[in-house]
Amino acid sequence: IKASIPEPQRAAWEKYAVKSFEGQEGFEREVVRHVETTLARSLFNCDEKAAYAATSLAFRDRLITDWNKTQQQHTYRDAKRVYYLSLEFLMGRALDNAMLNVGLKDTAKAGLADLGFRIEDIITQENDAALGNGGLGRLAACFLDSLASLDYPAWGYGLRYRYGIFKQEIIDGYQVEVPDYWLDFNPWEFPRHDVTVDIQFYGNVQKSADANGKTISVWDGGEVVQAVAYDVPIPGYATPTTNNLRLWSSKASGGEFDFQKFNNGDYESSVADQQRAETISAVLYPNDNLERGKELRLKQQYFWVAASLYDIVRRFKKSKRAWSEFPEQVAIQLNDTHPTLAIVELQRILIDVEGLDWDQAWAIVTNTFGYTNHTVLPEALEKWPVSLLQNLLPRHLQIIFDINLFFLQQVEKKFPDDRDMLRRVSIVEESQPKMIRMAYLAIVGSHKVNGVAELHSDLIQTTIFKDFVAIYGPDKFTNVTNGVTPRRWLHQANPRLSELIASKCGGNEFLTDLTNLSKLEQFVGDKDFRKEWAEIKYANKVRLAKHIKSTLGVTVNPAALFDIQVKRIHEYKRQQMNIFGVIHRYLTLKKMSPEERKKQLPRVSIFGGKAAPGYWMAKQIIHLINSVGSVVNNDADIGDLLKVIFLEDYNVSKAEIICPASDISEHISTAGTEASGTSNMKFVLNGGLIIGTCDGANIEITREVGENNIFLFGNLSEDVEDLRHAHTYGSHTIDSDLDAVFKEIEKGTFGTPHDFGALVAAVRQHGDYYLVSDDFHSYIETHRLVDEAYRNQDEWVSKCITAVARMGFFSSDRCINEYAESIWNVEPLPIKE
Ligand code: Z2T
Repeated sequence: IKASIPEPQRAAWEKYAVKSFEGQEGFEREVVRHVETTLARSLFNCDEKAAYAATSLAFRDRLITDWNKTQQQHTYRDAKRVYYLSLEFLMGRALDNAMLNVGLKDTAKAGLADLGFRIEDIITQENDAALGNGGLGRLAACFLDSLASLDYPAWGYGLRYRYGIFKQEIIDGYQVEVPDYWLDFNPWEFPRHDVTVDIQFYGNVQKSADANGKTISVWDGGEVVQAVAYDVPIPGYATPTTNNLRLWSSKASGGEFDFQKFNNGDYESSVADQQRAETISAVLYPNDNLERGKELRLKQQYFWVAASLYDIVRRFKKSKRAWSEFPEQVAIQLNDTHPTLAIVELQRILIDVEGLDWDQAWAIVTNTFGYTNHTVLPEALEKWPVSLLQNLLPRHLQIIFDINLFFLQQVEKKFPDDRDMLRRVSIVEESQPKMIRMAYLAIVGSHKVNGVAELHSDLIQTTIFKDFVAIYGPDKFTNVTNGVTPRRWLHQANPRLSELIASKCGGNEFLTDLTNLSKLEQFVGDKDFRKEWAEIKYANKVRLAKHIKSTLGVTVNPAALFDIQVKRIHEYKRQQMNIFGVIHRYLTLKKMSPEERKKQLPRVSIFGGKAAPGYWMAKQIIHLINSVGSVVNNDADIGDLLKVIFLEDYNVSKAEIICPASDISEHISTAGTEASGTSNMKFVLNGGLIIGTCDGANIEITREVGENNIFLFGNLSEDVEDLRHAHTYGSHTIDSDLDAVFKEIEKGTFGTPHDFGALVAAVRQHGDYYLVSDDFHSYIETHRLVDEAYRNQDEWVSKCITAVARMGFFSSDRCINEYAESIWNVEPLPIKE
């Protein structure tokens, strides 16, 4: 590496090198300096927004020093890097995380107090970076945190959406979407106007001959859009390692407008070109577990993938290594099929641009990529019409056809005369219109394919990808059970619990090795410890109750059992079953005498989550929840015994308040539909129990915490197919309690019955695809057991402590170490001072 500063001047650079602040005094000095100079505010005119800005800038400066050092060392030491390609990074807020990771939150708290601010008021000024939908995007964010905390050289690559996931308002009980313009002030990103890539779309492919007479394909014409890099530092916890998240923003290539057009008086069309280019990175598609096949989405995918690969290849080429060493320097993980075009793009670069022959290139490609599948739901599996690809990416379509041809020849050899096998596994679906199956392309182009929990990984190998296991053998497929970062989801969200745990587990080591939590188990019998534990839970419930009061105006009793379901609204996640269960509880209470009612356990049923804007049924569910709430919450017979709350605009920063406040949380998807789930882990880690089906990671949570410390119910995944079949072809009788709930809805108790007709009909008339009726009885029965268990507070708290003590497995650190060892073949590279 050649440094740009010649020897004689180096001493001066070293002498004036930036030293980051250390103590409280240094911090305050930096805050005041930023207020006065960077923000150009007069000293005594500093509001909370300005104090947030200045505090962030002070911490940002601190991160930059470590960030530069990390990137220099990773480059200089030439280590293998991991590239995590994800269309979604649901990061949440950065300031609190940065303060905790560099170990200076207490310093900042004291410093801000000295300047007249409460740190909580400053932290909450920040907009969430909400560049994701749900679990998939949050998983990517937890992974970045673990990669940095474990000192792995790694970059994330994504899109810099101008609008993240919409903000949700509830008006008259219905969801209304409001745009999330989050970039008005974002101190955490660094525009790299010098790091740009021109991305080509449309055009034509011509065959021609190179100097040696070899036929080559030339892709030309079409339109070009420029990708501009924006970098976000990702600090590790208690380590100088600071990795990079590079987000691409689109703009018109060649500057603001096309001056040719502009000067010819074609002002409008030159502005239109600019806007079309900027549209690519304008907005996150707001669907969770659904693909709608829109051209702009495909453009986003190619734009991001092509810019990222250009960047990765450019970096590799600086090392002057042979191409065959590419997979030893580069591991690329595909977060679902969204970046699958990266496989095709790398093959294109290697054969069309770098002149490698097909087989040599393909070996490099397949050894570089790993593919993570996140769902088995058919409506979420990506397929693109051949005609769309032909138009947008003609050369890529040719390469896909060739990949498919060679793949099918290989299959043919292994399974001669099995025409149906060839039809089933072909990357090109011979439908009308023809479609490219992206998951199949991702499998064929990767060396490892993984699911995200044991059941899910088994399911993909025995159902949707069964043929590929037969073709490649079982070793190509593996499981890596999801995890969550204990820094954000325990230490940051629940500081008091984290402190209590530290006092019993010999300090903060559990934050970097979560298996240390097991030391808690020896204190389960300690009465004082249990009391402190229960007090912290209560305080967290008070905090949530205050939030509910201030946002919804509803008073809830923090001594009641808090029952929480927060996640994207989806029929497979069965929020409808939850609200039907709440109605059943309401009817049961109404039937009781006042004396009997007095003996009942008060409960607060809390919901939260966004519905995709085009998902009509999910919006009906939200409406029903709110309608039930307005009846139940105002019923004098019921009082505190039951409250129904729908929290507006569930997001990462709200989850940090919600997760620590649950007594019980709901993870009740139809068995076999939720690939993993990760909020289940967050809730248990924060000392709440869960009620759940035998689905996704619930099964492994049960294995770890023990059957006595979880409430499982419902049909098993292996029975789902037969039950569905019976609904359609046999006689379908509805559970009698559920039927009573439906009749009450139809009486108009919760408003115009017609409004909820579709929710009832889905169960009664349309085959109850999600098995709500089949599971209803055991669901209600299990909730009765929850009430019963909660009455014995001593036992309840013991269960909670035991469960937390056994949650070590679900750290995203464990998960990242598994990826590193079994998929990426990379090792940590701690930064030297
Ligand atoms: C998503 O959040 C998930 C899967 C998807 O499949 C898409 C999205 Cl946006 C295409 C979720 C799963 O539903 C959830 O079970 C899992 O825990 C999470 O991904 C992370 O793996």
